Amino acid sequence: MKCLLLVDIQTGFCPGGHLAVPEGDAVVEVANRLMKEGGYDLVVASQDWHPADHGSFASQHPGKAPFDMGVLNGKPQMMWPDHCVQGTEDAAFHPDLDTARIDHVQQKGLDPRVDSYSAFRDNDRSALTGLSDYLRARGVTRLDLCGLATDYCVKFSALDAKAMLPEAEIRFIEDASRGIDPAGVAAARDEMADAGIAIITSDTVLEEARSAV
Ligand code: VGL
Ligand code: ZN
Repeated sequence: MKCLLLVDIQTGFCPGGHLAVPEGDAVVEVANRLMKEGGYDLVVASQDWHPADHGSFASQHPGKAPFDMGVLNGKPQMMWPDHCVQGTEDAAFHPDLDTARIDHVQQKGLDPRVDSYSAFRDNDRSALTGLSDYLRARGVTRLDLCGLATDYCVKFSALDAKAMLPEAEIRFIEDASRGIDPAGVAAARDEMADAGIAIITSDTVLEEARSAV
């Protein structure tokens, strides 16, 4: 059971969005090809889905500017620009993403008191989103992840997938992902590799799918 998890391929994380990732929109074409020709049994997409008063927004912390460090619920928290507010265009999937091929959408970041980089659980690791149960119930044996942003939501989702689905092989598709900060991307790559997550490119997936027929 092979699953593709597309992380936060939303307008807000693409150029012109409120928390734009450099070249974020470059992942859309690759993601579409992977959904169509990657041989996956299941496609899941996560969606950052914040209330307008989310505590990760600098706007909720007097005196703080976006990308300052602040505190949320007693823990250090990066202060983000307001982004991906529920129901706004910023929170919508990128308009060119082939959403007809998505089997399941996992929203996250709904609780204003805690951020949720991972598609599996909140940053304080208390509340689960339900995605691990969903994937376990479907007998997923291989989970490939890609999307935005490599150094935040993709990395934390991959590490949680590895920890919460120990029976599954977890792979990070590098060319179908982009990050916010180059140093953060390099560190994320190392962290994922150290955790036993395979680092691959979309060519590998497409070649596997071609040789399987
Ligand atoms: C993300 C920062 C804040 C992400 C989401 O999708 O990587 N980053 N919210
Ligand atoms: Zn967010």
